[in-house]
Amino acid sequence: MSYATLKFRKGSIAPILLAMAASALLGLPGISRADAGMPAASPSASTSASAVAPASAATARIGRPGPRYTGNYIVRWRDGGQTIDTSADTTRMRRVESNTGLALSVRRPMANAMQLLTVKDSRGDDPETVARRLRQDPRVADAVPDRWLQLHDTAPNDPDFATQSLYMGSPVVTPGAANLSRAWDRSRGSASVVIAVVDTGYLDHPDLAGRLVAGYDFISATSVSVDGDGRDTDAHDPGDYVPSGSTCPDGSGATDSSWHGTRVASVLGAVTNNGSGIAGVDWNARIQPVRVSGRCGALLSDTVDGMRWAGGLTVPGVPNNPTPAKVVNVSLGGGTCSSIEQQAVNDLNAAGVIVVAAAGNSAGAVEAPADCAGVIAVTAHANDGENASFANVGPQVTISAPGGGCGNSKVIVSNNVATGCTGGQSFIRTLSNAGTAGPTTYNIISSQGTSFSAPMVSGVAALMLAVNPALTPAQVTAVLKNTARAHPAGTYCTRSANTGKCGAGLLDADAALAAAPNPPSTGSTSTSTAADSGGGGGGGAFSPWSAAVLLVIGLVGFGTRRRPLR
Ligand SMILES: [Ca+2]
Ligand SMILES: [Ca+2]
Repeated sequence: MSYATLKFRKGSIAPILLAMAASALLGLPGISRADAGMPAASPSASTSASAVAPASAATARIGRPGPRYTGNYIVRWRDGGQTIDTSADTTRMRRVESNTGLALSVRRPMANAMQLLTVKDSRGDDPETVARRLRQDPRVADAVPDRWLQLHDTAPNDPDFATQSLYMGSPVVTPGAANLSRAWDRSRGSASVVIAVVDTGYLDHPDLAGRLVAGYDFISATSVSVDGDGRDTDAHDPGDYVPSGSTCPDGSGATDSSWHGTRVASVLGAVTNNGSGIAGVDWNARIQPVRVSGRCGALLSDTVDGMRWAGGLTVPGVPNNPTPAKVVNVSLGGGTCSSIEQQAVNDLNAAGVIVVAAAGNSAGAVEAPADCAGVIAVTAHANDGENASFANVGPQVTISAPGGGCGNSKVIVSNNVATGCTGGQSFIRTLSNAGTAGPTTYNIISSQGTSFSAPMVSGVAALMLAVNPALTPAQVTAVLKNTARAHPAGTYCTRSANTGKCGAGLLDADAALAAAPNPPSTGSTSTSTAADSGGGGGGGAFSPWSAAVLLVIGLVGFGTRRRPLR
């Protein structure tokens, strides 16, 4: 039901991936990707490395590092002269040298009657002292050491950010990256914005707990809730494991707990710049866990009530949400958009609430509620920017965001069996728990799926609202589409056969925030994909071999086995 699970299929590479996940246990020594026999998807994948070197580098960047000087000085002369190599200039320079004990030579004139000088000092004074000595000369109006300036990319000091979250950084380095470091110089979010995560509930993970605002448990059936009761104010996630010997309505058997809600919430809002764990997309918005999915999945009836409540709409028998969300993230679903889901989305949009939903991981058509009109439907791409082989695509897709995986054209196939991914797979880092039933030890694991692409977009939407609180859902949608980067040339989404299936392109947080103050005027709150919704058709976007390959490679194991309960 949820668009990412840790359940694996036989014959998959799951054991390796599980070992890799184990290596990521928070604060524990673990198995590096190299140990697990897999190529590293990022420069440093070992726990020990991530705990030391990159943290100090990130700290240096987020603090106030000392200036890097060049040995040159910008000098403004009192007489306004700046000619190079004239005798007057040379005479003036020699007098300053005599007065200050410094050796001067002109590198070039500058605007505003200034010169750039190379200054040599036999005393070895620091550059600021040298500049003071220059300023004491009556011929010098001002003198400042030339120094290096840096792009105001923001690098939070969360250790995992620097080592394993390349998909959040610069697209110059990682083609599929969301360009968040740049974006964070425009906004790091607002605590007045609430993002609801309609999912399995939450855990008190130390890298998440400080971000949460009270949610609600909407699971009515105790067989699904696993918490001994029905709907109540406690949205904690007790675990959605299916015990050995049990069978779900769709025929599936035992599974471990997914901690899906915590993983999804952590992508958009882990505690950021706290020197621990991972970084979230939004640093300040509050996260509201709305629990709808438990053992065997979620019921449509619970999910629709939960979505409505999240956005401040009235649900019978439940107190009104005291802190309604402006953004509702739904990383689960199945089937095609029903009239019930569509009405919920319409009502939320009319209330100014943005609904973001994951497209699903079936390597096929977009699933509900992502295929409802007015929803920002998110598909996934790998770090190289190519659509992930597991990700659903179709005309309802609004945009693509990092979700890990392997690009469609990068799956290595041998004798019709997938054996790997050219260049290695990519992963999204998420907060989770080691418990297979109830929660035990908090950790960080590598995840894949459109479940983690959607909260990237939800987080960016929240950042956009921090920049411009007046944005309507339609305006947020339009800005996200207008500012998306094109999929890389020669990849799945740029082929003519796939035109219109992958949305407007790759999420670019910096461009979206830059455009947020001046959005296009939109007349309605519906998205332009409205006319395409409802059918849920479009057929599979993948060749038959591709689906078989996905099963073998285990990627589908990360995705939902669509099993809406009936
Ligand atoms: Ca309950
Ligand atoms: Ca953190």
